Amino acid sequence: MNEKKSFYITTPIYYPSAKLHIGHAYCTTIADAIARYKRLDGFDVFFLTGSDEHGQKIQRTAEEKGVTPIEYVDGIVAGFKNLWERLNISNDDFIRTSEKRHEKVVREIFRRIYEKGDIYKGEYKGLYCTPCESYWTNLQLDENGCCPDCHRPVEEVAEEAYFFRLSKYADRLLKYIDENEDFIYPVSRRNEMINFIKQGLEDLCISRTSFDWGIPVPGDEKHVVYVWFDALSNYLTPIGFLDDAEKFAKFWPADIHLVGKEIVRFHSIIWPCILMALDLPLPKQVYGHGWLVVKGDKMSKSKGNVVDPLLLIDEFGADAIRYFLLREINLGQDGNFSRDALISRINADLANDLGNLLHRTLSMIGKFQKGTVTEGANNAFGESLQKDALAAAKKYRKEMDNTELSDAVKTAFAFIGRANKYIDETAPWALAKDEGKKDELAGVLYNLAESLRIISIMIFPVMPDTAKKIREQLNIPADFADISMDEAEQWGLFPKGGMVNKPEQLFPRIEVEAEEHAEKTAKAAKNNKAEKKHEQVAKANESASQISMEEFAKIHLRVVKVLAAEAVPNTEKLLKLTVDLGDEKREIVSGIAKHYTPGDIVGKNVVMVINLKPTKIRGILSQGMVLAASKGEDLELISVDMPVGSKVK
Ligand code: ME8
Repeated sequence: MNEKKSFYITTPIYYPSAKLHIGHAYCTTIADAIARYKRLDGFDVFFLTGSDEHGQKIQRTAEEKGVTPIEYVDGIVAGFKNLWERLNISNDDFIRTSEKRHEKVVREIFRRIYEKGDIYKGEYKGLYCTPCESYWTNLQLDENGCCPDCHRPVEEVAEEAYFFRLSKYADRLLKYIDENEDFIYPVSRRNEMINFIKQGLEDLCISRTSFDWGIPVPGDEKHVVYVWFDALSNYLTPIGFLDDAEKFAKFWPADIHLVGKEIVRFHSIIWPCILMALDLPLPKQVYGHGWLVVKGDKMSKSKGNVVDPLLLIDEFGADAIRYFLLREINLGQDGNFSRDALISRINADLANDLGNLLHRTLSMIGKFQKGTVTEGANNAFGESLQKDALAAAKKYRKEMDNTELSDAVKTAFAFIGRANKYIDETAPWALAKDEGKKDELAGVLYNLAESLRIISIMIFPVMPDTAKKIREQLNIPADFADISMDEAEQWGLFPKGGMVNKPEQLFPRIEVEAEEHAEKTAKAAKNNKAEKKHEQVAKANESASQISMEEFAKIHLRVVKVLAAEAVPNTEKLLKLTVDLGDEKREIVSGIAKHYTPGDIVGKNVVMVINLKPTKIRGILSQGMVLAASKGEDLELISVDMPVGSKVK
């Protein structure tokens, strides 16, 4: 029987103590891209995420709010699920540690290891703050040696507790790490863990009697199972550990436990030892990813620097956020999150490179071939494009197989750039003018459609919605459940004779508000010194930034008449102008409201750049720009006494 290869990937289960931020979304997005890639590559994938709901902290917060712990976590977990849905996360299950199915697994694991003699009852000694009902370590105490929360004295107390014989497994674990180079990744974390284990492992306290929001210890129910023993067991629950031997054999051991760097220790030391005590094979890899930081600082509620992923998704869409997270940050390292960097990526890579490639290709197929893609003649440019496409797909697969997600995304986008260059190399608009070159033109347009088909597969794991939209516009099957990664490494699958659809914008350009820009310019103008310096620098740069006549000729300037003008609501500086170009009318948004009232400019003939790329400003599509002279705070439109439609050269 030709059984599908299986692949099991997990994210950590998240604490429902606070709202999830973009850092949590980062981890789940990485896992989702890997899962989607593996499905495309023919694997039967099980992708698990969930919530880690027990513990004293949750119990206390619920008490403070006057609700039961489960009522409290139910609301928060509903929020998690909503976020994952909005972010297009394709998890196959969502495990909650408060579920009965999980309780069953934890109690059974506890029972088995206890019977084996690797769990024993002992005494947990610690520094206890009675009012806060919390244990602290010496390192956690405040500068006066008191409770770091309420700053009252702590006392050393002992409590009956169960312990897991972690120490027993240290040597076996070291041997396993030594023999399995890829078990802990990246290498820096691996070395850290080896050093940690070599310093000696202490047995682990795995029960508490001071609260009851947890899973009762079998046979001794005043104890609840404590934190990591409960949480880590989640990975076994949904893949049939106790109830589906076939499924369990298929998915265990896990291929990747993807976790943040601070919890690599629990996954690569405690978890393997628990598994060894259960006589189960160890996971193939624990991958510790870096943190998403804001201006160098880890995001946290107390620092007030958390970024809400839902707001970002509302503003920019899930695919843009996914793209940014996966492209901008190297998996094992920390990466900076900034709104400016996000907007730059959207504008440069998504709206410009990818959006334009699709738009230009479909427009030309529409214009030159009535929307039909046919087989044409190939030439050296086409052959080189084809070679590059297949090389890119191969490289991309290798990088994805090695979990080098950022590199893989860069490879896909390098090929997008390559295909844009192919348009410039072949100049289809010139071929279209020549009756004798129709076949060559058809070949160029075919190659572009074919490149976009391959691109749609490469970007699918990262931007699933966009990949689907591209295929819908190309009018080829868009259900990725039926598409295989192998199709990216084959040239010529685009159906010959197929009709494409009209292009629709994939990503609107995000305008860094024109008014913001105007404000900055005004500020700079006020600062005379700065302006003078700027002038000096400009002068020094003048020769370096000289442009040729050809370059200047790319700017199309024309005399246009302002037919109507009105203020853009809720802005101070923007006017919406309707202008007559002679052969058409257009709308543009201009940052001149501080200098002109609508009445001042209606009827004026002004100079406009007419081939500026259209952009949306405050929801209005602005198709051009009127020219103005400015010095300091003064500004005047360039107005001429020439007929509408005159060229300015
Ligand atoms: O640790 N950047 O849960 P958790 C990147 N319940 N990743 C981040 C991040 C950031 N700024 N902030 C948090 C737990 N994370 C346990 C796990 S697993 C059996 C139990 C990541 O909600 C963090 O590194 O505190 C971790 O991997 C995950 O979010 C969950 O964190």
